[in-house]
Amino acid sequence: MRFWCAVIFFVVYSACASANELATVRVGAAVSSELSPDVLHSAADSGDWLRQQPGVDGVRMGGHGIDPVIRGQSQNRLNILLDDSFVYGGCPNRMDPPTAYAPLHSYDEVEIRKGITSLQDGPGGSGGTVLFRRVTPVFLENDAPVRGDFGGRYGSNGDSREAWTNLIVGNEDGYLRTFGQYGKANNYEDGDGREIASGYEIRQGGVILGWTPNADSEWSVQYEQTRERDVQFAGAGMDSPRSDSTTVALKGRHRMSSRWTLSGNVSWNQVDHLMDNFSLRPAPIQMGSAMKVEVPSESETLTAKLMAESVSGPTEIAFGLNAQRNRRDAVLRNVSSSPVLELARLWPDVMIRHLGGFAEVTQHFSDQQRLSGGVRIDHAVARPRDSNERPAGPPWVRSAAQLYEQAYGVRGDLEVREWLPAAFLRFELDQQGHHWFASASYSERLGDASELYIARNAAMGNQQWIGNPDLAPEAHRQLDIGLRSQASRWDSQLTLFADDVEDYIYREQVQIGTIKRDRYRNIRASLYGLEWEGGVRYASHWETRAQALIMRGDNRSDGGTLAQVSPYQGQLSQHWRPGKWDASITLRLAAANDRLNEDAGEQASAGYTVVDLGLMWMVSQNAEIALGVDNLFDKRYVNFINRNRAASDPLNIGEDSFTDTLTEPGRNAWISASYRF
Ligand SMILES: [Cu+2]
Repeated sequence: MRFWCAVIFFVVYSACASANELATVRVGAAVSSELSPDVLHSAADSGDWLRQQPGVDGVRMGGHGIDPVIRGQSQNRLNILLDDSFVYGGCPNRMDPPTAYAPLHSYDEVEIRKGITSLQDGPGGSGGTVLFRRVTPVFLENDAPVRGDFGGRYGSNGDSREAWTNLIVGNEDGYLRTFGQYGKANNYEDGDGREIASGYEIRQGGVILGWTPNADSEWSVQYEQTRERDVQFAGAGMDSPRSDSTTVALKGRHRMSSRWTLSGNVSWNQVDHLMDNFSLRPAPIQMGSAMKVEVPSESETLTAKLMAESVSGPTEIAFGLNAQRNRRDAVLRNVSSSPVLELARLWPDVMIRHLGGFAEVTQHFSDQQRLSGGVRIDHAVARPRDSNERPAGPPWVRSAAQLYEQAYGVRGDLEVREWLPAAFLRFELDQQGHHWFASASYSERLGDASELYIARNAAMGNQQWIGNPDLAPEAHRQLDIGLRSQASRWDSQLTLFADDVEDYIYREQVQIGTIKRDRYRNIRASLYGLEWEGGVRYASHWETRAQALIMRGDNRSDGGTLAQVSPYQGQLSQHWRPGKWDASITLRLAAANDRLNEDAGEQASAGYTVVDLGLMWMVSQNAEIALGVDNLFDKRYVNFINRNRAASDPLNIGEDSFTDTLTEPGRNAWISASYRF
């Protein structure tokens, strides 16, 4: 629920500002926020939770797998790290963004950086970086050897339920940490009482073994997995009966001297994803018979980092190396025929590798002034290893290489090799309760497996989807200017941002004879807008808060708008906080939007105001209970950027059928509780 997050955000934010000013300053105040995800709220997954934070939006395709968007940028324009590991989903259709594999309650903190405020975590990340973190537990001599927490949540709409637990056993020498999370939901009903195919079942768990031989060293080895079953997507043409992720990681940190610290990590992730159009919905009928298709796919990612940091008086230095290697493979198969026929190598064993280095410095000129800057360079190599393999299908089926030639005239060597430079400079100034900042950055991003190499064959009347191996890397030039003010009775944060993009990788749709083709090309684009958040406190227990996001994204080569740009939106909330209670009413608002990107099939959306109620009770130091009602008046509304293909919803038949954008859930009464020990 947005309201609780706003409350917790404020509490955490105030706590950070007073107790841990250094950490807040280091991450750059107004464009970054560190949040504790250990809160009671109503969210289906980590993407849904992120979407409730100020300035973050998300694309809904069903009940699970909400795909985050920051400042109009999503997918590979965001760097999302799960406890230092990159996890690239297995689904070419984005059913499993990285956040689908992030068990929210197992993390100690989440840092959201908008735009570029650091280059330490990898190339790209023009839209932002989200770091889900587990912090090394500290056990002092007299601490109890066991600690942990558990909790649960129930939501009335779709009977969604969730339970989680964390357990840490340790002493001064080391620790063993285990975590588990279970979530299940049936289809939800929207504000018109229509059932939306959106059910899911998720099991997540892991174990971390840590060794802390002295105050200067920490080592850990960890294993975690996610098992998703029967995840339904009203906004897609298929559902996912199975989606599994496994990660193993090794991490270390050692203080070499009073000045230098060395840290590093290496991790390996594997995702196995399966989607089809028949096991969780009736298969479509074509020419009198059922046309059953499935797409088994996999993604393997290796992440490695080695970094040295030094603090010496007013100067902080960090430099290091990152490596990242991702391999993805996906096949489209017709399972109605006997024998089973391959229709396309969607990802023809695509390998993408980045190897790079960075150096950053922060100079404190005084307590009030700081200048920070950094540079980074990556060498990227991408290759479709099975591009010449023609699937064993009907005569109209082509190999990936033949499709690239058909669509773009590209032939011969399909390997892409690029150098990707990046740099940023940032100035911060504190003046009597006002924190000013200005930053400029340059970054480049290589196309991802789909943008460069996806190869979907199609027969007459169907849709081809073909990646472009000839795409130039996307180059972002960004400016951020902001002011954060803090007084005893009020606070405010305003950020203006602008991103001028050379060679923006743009997906478009063209009609070639009887076939529709989705393809990619580079265009000139710009994204710009403002974010604001503020509040006033009065009469000892009362607080009014508000936030707004106003932005646009323009296609400057052809005119018009980019896809997935959020409409003007905001929030207004009234809180009452006597002692251990916290009661609130929140209005979520969005303006109507008719700036449409037709290539993405966008449809105009109406403006809306949705009312949420919440009540939290801190029973004791360790226990909390919260309950609330989301969408109190059961309003039917859509988030503009939700998937527009609601017509493919298998439940969307008969008199009530609809062809508009996927609708959000109707009224949902929820209750949750947690206990820490
Ligand atoms: Cu999928």
